[in-house]
Amino acid sequence: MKQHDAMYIDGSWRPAEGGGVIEVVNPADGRVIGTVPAGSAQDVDAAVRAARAALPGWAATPPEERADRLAALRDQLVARTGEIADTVTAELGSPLAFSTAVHAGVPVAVCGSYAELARTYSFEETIGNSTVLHEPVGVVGAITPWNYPLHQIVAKVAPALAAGCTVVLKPAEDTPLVAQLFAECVDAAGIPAGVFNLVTGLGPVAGQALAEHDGVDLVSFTGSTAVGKRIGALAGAAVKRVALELGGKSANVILPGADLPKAVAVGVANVMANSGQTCSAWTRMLVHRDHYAEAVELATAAAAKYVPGEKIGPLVNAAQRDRVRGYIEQGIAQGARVVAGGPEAPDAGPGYYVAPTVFADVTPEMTIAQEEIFGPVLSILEYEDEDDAARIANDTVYGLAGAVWAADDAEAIAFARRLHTGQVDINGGRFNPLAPFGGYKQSGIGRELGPHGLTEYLQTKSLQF
Ligand code: TXE
Repeated sequence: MKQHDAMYIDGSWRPAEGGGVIEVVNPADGRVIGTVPAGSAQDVDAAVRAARAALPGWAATPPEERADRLAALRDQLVARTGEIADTVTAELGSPLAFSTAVHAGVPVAVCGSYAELARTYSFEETIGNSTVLHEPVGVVGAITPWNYPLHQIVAKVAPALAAGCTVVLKPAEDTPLVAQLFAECVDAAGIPAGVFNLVTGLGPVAGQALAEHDGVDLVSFTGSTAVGKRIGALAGAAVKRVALELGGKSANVILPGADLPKAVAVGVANVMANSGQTCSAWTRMLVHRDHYAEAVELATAAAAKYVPGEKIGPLVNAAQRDRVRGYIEQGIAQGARVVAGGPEAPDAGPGYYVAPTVFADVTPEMTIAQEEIFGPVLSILEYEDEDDAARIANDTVYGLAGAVWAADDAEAIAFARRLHTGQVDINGGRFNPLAPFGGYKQSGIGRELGPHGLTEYLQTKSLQF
């Protein structure tokens, strides 16, 4: 696997000041596949200085030219799809077909959408006797997780660059190799030196230094709610902009008139995708009591198709595997009934595998119905009527995504209006790279993707005439 023993700062690869390294492990077999530098606060400082120096030039670059560079970046991502997919499979463990379609494919769509938006967005508007200018916020500190490692990078870097901001990226320590590949693509796309900078390193060291740096105007973070709260507190104390994309515990609400087999099949697929390591996963299936037994049977059969090592990969590391197994054990201890999978390791070799697991008889107050598990674990809950379903669906600290299935779209939409959540799929739904994505409640602050994602990186100045 190709890798750099260096950071990408100010348009070139340079050795880290810190000295330490991070080992990158293939979670499918536990083998070390490479190392990257563990950046220090000095490395972060060098990267932020480079981003500050590049800011005036990039902010003043006409949006059409920024659009051209983003289009070139998109072309690089297309040209290197195979390498990107191989790299994500090696460091995250996802099956190659999923890595190709989703981990490599979605960033192409998102980067392309920002090339287009940079060209078409109105960076100036007239309101009465004022002209309002939409100007870049400045230097962005982007801190990203490992679960959709390239998507989460592109969903921050592409809108930031489209807006005229410059960026320092600190990617997750589990998946730094695809971040290095991305930096190569940025370089090949002719994006000027200092506009994008990469510092690999540990969260509490490099990530913390980036979040605290005075030279950063906006911190955009995706990760755990615990770390997000710390980053939000730091930003609040410094009166600095912040965008947080955090955890979720989304509900898949199946109303009585819905196509039950379809709703259950899509619901199970949604939870098992990426081994359940998806913040927007519909981890709670809510079914009317008249259909409950049938739904449990359907979900049990659907889960059996996810053969570990074939259709479903391992978890990203041993700690995540142990954490997910701990949740499964807690579910059993609290009285939920395992109808598929369970805490025992599946027969899939030496990797960090967890058996695709389905729980029936889950009640809303159980830990497995409240906390983000981040593994291939589905909880099926029963409701009595629509009011009960809405109450259960909204009864968590999170509010990221969800789904509603009903006899027709109008009925599903009416129910979706009652959900305290940032995104709802109506009778299925297809991914829209332009639709805003982000959370209500403790799922976060701000939105990613499309024009709403672009405005996160803009600030307004009004000129009165
Ligand atoms: O996340 P962390 P972890 C949730 C999910 C998962 C749990 C733990 O429930 O089981 O979080 O995952 C950087 N200052 N999500 O431990 O630690 C870190 O280096 C600044 C949901 O991997 O939040 C990485 O780059 N940065 C989620 C990033 O934060 C710090 C995706 C995320 O790591 C830092 C991932 C610090 N003090 C996990 N400490 C989603 N919303 O999709 C860590 N980091």
